[in-house]
Amino acid sequence: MISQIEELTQTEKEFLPLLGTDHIEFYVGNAKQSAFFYEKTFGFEIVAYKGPETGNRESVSYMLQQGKIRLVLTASLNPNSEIAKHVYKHGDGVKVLALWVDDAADAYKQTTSRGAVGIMEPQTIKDENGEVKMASIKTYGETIHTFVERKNYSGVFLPGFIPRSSGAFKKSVGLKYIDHCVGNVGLGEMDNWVKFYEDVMGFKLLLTFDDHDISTEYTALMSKVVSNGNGYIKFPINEPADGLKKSQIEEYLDFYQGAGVQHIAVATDDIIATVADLRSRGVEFLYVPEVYYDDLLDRVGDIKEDIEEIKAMNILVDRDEEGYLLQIFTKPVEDRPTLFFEIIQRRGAQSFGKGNFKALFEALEREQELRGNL
Ligand code: TYF
Ligand code: FE
Repeated sequence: MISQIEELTQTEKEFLPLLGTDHIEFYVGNAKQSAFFYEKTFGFEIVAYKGPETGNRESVSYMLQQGKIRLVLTASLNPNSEIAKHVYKHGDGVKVLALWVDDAADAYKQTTSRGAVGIMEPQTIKDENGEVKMASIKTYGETIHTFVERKNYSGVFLPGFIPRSSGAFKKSVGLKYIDHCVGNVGLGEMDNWVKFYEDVMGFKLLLTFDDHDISTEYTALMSKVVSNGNGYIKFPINEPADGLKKSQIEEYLDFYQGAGVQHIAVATDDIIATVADLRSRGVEFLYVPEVYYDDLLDRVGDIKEDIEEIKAMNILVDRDEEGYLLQIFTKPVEDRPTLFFEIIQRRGAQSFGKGNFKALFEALEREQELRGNL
């Protein structure tokens, strides 16, 4: 029997409980080559596939895994498909931030009844390994959230996918889970999207960075971080702010032709080893000048890592009330200066590296300058 108090907490329960990030799907021009790239350079392993050989004549998808992270790389086989149009307009980029739920139909009902725009009504897909329920809603730009309910499924990924290996996978670089995914939105749109995550998804505003927190001599941006109830999902949202030169956010919006995912932060528990491995595989990172390390100990105090190794790997460190974090940013991984990755190791700190913003944004500005965008 449910007591009155339990009943109350049940009605006050989150209306959109999220179990974590299910996967991130990219639309790309050539999924086969992208899969090779993410396996060889980033240490993901190709584990599942769908395409013409599995009866899928419109598109091909590779699913790659590392730790709890699943990436899906999808390319079109048809020049008139939504996938082809997406790639034509945006270049390769993130289409789907998929969220793992217990009840996809309810997630769709709860969010659309609060104003979310539906993209795909709840549907059930089946194969011999069981069934998966999925539904999608729109978020910023042409990006969508897909709710994935997989409690009655035991297959390798989703119905329609078959197990597949490249036969050449060597080893992971130690990436464990998605820490956060950041969106860039147009001027004046940040607060609307924060409100969307609050009202429609039940997220809470965690942090606000205004243009004074995030500015260099030349450029500025604003950022607000929203998070779901259990804190597993964190979505910072950036918008450009006035500066003397074009900000990295404006450059992104120009090249991506609108709002979209700017960076995906992936967690490791040994950032020095992970970054050393990524560097040896050819991953390019933003360069922060050596002077950054001159006052590092004064800024962050004692840390477990060897400062010389941190410096050799060009890793950034920041401290907050709860601990510290180590982070580093790749250069864009697409032809256009759009999507990049962040590698992050948290040692207590739950923040985002505010103390590194200036050095980081100056590094980004130097890259922008090389592209003639300032
Ligand atoms: O996710 C964050 O907030 C940090 C810092 O354009 C950051 O990784 C913020 C904005 C940006 C690049 C990095
Ligand atoms: Fe980040």
